[in-house]
Amino acid sequence: MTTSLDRPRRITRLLVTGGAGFIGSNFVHRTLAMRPDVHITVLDAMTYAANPANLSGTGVELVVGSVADAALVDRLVVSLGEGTGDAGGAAVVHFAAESHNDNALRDPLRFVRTNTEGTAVLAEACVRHGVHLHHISTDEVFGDLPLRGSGEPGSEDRFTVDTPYAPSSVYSASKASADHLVRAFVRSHGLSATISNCSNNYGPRQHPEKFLPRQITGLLDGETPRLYGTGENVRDWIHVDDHNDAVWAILDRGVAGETYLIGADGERSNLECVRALNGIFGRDGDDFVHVTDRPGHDLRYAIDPSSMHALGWTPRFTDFAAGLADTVAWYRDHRDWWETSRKDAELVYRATEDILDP
Ligand code: NAD
Ligand code: TDX
Repeated sequence: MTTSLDRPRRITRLLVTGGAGFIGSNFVHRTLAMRPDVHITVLDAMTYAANPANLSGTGVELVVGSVADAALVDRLVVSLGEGTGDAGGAAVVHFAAESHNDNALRDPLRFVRTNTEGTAVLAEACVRHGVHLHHISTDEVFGDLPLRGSGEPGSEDRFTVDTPYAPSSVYSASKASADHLVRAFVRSHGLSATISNCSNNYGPRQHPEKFLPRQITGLLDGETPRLYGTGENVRDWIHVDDHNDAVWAILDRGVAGETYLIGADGERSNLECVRALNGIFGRDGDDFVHVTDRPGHDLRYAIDPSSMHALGWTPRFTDFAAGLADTVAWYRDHRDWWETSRKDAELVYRATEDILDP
């Protein structure tokens, strides 16, 4: 079901869930810089993935709690703006999630509670109080594609808004379920909502459990990059600021009931990424180790971003090498931010990971 949007929304009040994590905190910083008239409240459970430093100095109100806490969510959505509806001035932007595939292998039910149940709780509160919901989802809901040039059916495809859902992991299945629930609340309960499915983000403040920051912080500590399996897996990289600008394009001009796919034509194999990072550190490109592969490891993601181009959005960070070098510089300058979380993440990794190279 779609509702036509005859004029841009003018959003002035936001509840940002997961605003102390990687993409959410970058969204808060970018919004404060670009739209100083927007009032922001953050709801974040402050899990291991959040960093209190991410919001320090911003002045935004941080409510510590879970998106699955129906009473708390109801209170926050009420105070955001009763009855503002699709064209009104208030919206929830829902980033909060358990976001790491490797953790979903260890503790899958946590992902269902936060990602699936938490999204349903938010959707229900938004229906009840007539507030627009923008749900942040991922390209992983579509499953994976064969490698380009492999000759397999689908090897030259990219994900589109019409690609059927085929999630591989409990993480991506919990996000896929959340997307379905948002659509069901739109169709059967009259929720005003938009959904975006984005590809892999990179940039400042990403937790060192994730691929690029893990390698960058490892290199800063004098360690060798670690590739899962062969390293042929492809991800479609986008700078976090481009993702967040796309979210604002949807908040401003997106049609309620619609889904938008956000990507920046950034397909790179993990091997290419590691070689690029080694280059930035002045090392031999092939100085890395192969480690135990991720069970169920998706092969290739690729986004067709034409639904976003139709909204007038295009990415600004089109030079991946430059974006990567800037990201390395950020981690070099912010050791205090990542040192403890890297130690914690590596303890978990090293307990299960074997080096496969001689
Ligand atoms: P992140 O793990 O860095 O941050 C998630 C935030 O959510 C953290 O601050 C955490 O404390 C909070 N959180 C976790 N459980 C919560 C709960 N029950 N209630 C309230 N807050 C809770 O994740 P991220 O990489 O910033 O991802 C943000 C969103 O973007 C997620 O929905 C993710 O699925 C989606 N996404 C991420 C990427 C990517 O490349 N990182 C790509 C596409 C989509
Ligand atoms: O040490 C590593 N070595 C390695 O080769 C790690 C941590 C990862 N990898 C590989 C696995 C993936 O092919 O790198 C690729 C990227 O891994 P992650 O950073 O864990 O991301 P991914 O699993 O692709 O999921 C990401 O993109 C989609 C985000 O974490 C999700 O939240 C988002 O939905």
